[in-house]
Amino acid sequence: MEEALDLLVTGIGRLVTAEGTFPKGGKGMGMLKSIPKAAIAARARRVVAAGPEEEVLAAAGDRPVGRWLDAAGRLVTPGLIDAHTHLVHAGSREHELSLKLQGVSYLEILAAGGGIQRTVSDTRRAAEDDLYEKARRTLDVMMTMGTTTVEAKSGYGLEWETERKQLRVARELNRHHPMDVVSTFLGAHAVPGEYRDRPDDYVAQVAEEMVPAVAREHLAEFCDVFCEEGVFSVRQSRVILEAGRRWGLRPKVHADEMADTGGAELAAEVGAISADHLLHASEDGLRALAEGGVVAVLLPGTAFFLGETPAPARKMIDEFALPVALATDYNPGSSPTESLQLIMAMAAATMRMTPEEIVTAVTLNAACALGRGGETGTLEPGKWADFVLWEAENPAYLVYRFGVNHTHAVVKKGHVVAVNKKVVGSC
Ligand code: IZC
Ligand code: ZN
Repeated sequence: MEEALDLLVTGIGRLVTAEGTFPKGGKGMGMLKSIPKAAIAARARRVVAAGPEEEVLAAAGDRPVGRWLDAAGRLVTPGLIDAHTHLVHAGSREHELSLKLQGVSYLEILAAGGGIQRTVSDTRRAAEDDLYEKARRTLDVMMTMGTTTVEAKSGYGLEWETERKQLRVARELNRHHPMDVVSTFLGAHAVPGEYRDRPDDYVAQVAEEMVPAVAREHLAEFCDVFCEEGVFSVRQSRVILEAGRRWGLRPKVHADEMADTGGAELAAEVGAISADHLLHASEDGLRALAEGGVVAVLLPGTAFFLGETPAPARKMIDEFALPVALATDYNPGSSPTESLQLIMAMAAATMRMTPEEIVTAVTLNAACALGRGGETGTLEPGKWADFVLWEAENPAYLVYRFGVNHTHAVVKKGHVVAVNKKVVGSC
């Protein structure tokens, strides 16, 4: 007899998904498969069939079914993928709000020893268990809001023991929480106070000592740098990203957020998988990203929170045919939100992206920004059975009706992990 299905979902009002395993750029971002009266069958954590209900039922034949769900006409999309977060950290920074309201900028707060440096001292002091518990709760919140894969950066240690502590927490969460947690080493997030007068010594330490240690202990897949005016220069960033590449850590770059420093060009030069922020990237920079096949990860929540003009998404998509992804940038300083749904609404309202482009940006393109395009990001046979049943009939509704959580149920690797905005099962 044929093998049993673990999960069969029928009665899907509309199944909406991008297709394929590579990032979609330009017009391709708006081309989704949209199937009315659909179903999904899953076995061994992966999609067996996803499409018109009669086809899926025919493929299922008379196989036994472990769990059969009726979607009751709801919209289903792939699980959301949050490709840029600073997940593991201690504390919060609401005290910076009054400084901000007085007109002190994010970089001025950082230069005065606050901002990232504040979270660094909180995180250095925190017990590993406490960091784990705080991040675990954050993952639960994200999951109830439809996220099924998340990236997690280090960068609140700025010395080896704490960087390692953060990365170990992310690794343990990946093992024990239903969410997939993809780790990025961000030792170059700020110059630690101890190295204030000799930043190049810190750059050398990151490149020559921390990067090899991260690789030896298999603590991360990617290496990122906060390449920004007054933080790390293009020259310093290049040293670290090239060291990362030599040790098998694919580059990512915080690029051209507050000023055009040539971060986008650097991302293309070092073969980065993504360049993130890009509010001030030059036309040459955008062209270099397009030619290099680099995914542009846009973070409109950060632009909103810092009062910046958001990245020129329309220009990136229409003129440069770039593949755009969207992420929360969840962090205690510039984007304290877990909600990719809010980011999706902001992408439409502040960057004029269409609902279809937005779906691609938080699923397939985000998966590709994490090297997971072959595993998740679309609902196609062989990919993980990661999807969301929405209290909505179409993607436009999700994007238009902002500030609330539209999920009905979240499925991760074939298991129902959240229902009615609450985590279910053992996690
Ligand atoms: O804690 O401020 N932008 N790094 C670069 C951040 C934001 C995180 C933070
Ligand atoms: Zn960031």
